[in-house]
Amino acid sequence: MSKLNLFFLSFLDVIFFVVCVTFKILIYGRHMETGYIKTSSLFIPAIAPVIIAVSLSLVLKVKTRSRILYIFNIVISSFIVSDIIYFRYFKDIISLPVLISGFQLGAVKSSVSSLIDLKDFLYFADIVLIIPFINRYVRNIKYNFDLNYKIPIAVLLLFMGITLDFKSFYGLSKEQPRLLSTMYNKVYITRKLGILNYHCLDIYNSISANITKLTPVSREKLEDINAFMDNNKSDNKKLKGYAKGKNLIMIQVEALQEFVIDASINGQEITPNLNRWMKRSEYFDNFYYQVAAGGTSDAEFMTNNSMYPASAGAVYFLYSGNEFNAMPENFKNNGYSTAAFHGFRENFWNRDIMYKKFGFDNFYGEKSYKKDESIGLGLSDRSFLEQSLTKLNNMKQPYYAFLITLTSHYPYDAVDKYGDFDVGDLNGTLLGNYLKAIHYTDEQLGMFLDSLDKNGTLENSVVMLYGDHYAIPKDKEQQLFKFLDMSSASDVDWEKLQKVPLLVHFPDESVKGVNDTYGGEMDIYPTVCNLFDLPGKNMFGKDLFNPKNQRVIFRNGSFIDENYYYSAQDDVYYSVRTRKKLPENSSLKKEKDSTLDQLGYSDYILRHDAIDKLNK
Ligand code: GP9
Ligand code: MN
Repeated sequence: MSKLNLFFLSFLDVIFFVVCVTFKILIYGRHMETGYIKTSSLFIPAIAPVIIAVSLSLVLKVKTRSRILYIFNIVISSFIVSDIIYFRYFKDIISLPVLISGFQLGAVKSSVSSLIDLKDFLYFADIVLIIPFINRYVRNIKYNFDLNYKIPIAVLLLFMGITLDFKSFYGLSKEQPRLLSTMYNKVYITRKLGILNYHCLDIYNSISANITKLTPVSREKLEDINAFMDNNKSDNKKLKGYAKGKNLIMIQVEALQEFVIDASINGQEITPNLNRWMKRSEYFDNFYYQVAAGGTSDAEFMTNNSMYPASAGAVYFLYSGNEFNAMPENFKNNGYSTAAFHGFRENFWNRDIMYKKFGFDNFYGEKSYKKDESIGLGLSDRSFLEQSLTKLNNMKQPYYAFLITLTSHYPYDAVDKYGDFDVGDLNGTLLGNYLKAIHYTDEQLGMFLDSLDKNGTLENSVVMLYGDHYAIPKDKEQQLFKFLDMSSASDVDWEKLQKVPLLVHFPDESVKGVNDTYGGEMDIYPTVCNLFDLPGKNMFGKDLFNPKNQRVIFRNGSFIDENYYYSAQDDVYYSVRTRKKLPENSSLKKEKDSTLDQLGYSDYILRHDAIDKLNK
């Protein structure tokens, strides 16, 4: 056999590793979302890190080399399959901080298992069916190249891989300054650099973020943030102190998405009770969820702090040692008693730790409730809300009570327990199951609010009710568009569906009607401070009754207002009115930079635990 053939045969494990792993990285994007990953533009960023990996393995003995490449292939394939499953629900890519907080989510097994598609495991086909035989063959070739040959080839490949990769990273850093360091949009990074480069960058950034925590806070940065905060306050004071001294009952409803409000199916209202209470309240119909990897906990964090979620992972895990200027502590400092209520495990999402940090006097978790009825993840909304009525009535007034519902949780599979609500041919679909679940929760919320009305609680209480995040994930968008009769739906249409209802009910119902101010969960705390005349400081959101602008900023760098939608995933601007793409101009660029500044300020405060260093 010729030396050349022998050469190739003795490196068959390396060749197969490069081909199989590069192929997997290239087809990965197709599983995320059509249009997100363009295979052609991804070839170089996909193969470059693979070449770097194999170059380092060339100097090893054949047996060690083939074993290491085999393990490396398993690790990469496991990351790819986990990323695909995670993307289906969160529309994002797993990061190290998510893995740290992700293990806590084991409790929602039904959510994760419903996202798994068996085809995903084809990514392991080579590992099971081909590579073991290749490795055995290579090890039996009794021909070992000495290091004089291997080292120059290894150095050449290493140089080639690093050069190619540097070109990809440098190109993206020029196109999207700050993206590589902040990773505010992980999908875009993956689209441009491939999943392997993304995870390497994520590991590097996670380590450097932990090192940054140890560095002293920059005086200049604090001054920039203070300047932003000062400028962020509105001069108008409509309804200032309107609810001073009243109770505040805040209800965060699991997966209550705005499209169900005032909607019907087969002639039945989906949420008859919320529709009724909405007409007795100020109803915000352009109110967006702004959660990221922290899911429900992000919603709670924003509502109670008006700070953005973590750029990766969940604040409730990554920054549980930080100090906060949270709403409960603010109310407590002004004579209120405070409590949080949630019929699920106290340590889920690290709530038992975080609620203390926020200043809640009490947290009534699962152990504080009689577990007399379980639906889906845990205590049913009916039982939770019924038992919470008694707890509320025993609270010293005035009080701030924060309640979080649970039953209408993805994948809404307890359909036999939601009661009979005919969803017609949507029966058995995710959307149909969701409509049943949210109809059930609406019924319990109606019972709860009617009871508060009857027992006189609403005479001196404000009720704020909103949804924590979406219910229907993007991979089911066609089901939703069809239900809403939106045939030619655009990216803007999908974005405009990412709303949750916010209703604010006042004791005398003198403030009521539809309010089209664009806002989000970041704006609840400033709105409460104005209504209850509380000292509000270090908040990134706006008072919804005195908005300085109509902008809603999302964790991935996107933003929307009454005129424009910027999709950071695609780096594209749209006109909200015409749904058409728009070229970037100086004012849009300014908005985009301001968005990244604000996200960066919020991250800086979290990373340096600097909330108490502001205003000094
Ligand atoms: C669990 C519940 C669900 O306590 O809040 O959290 P989510 O999975 O929606 O983030
Ligand atoms: Mn939730």
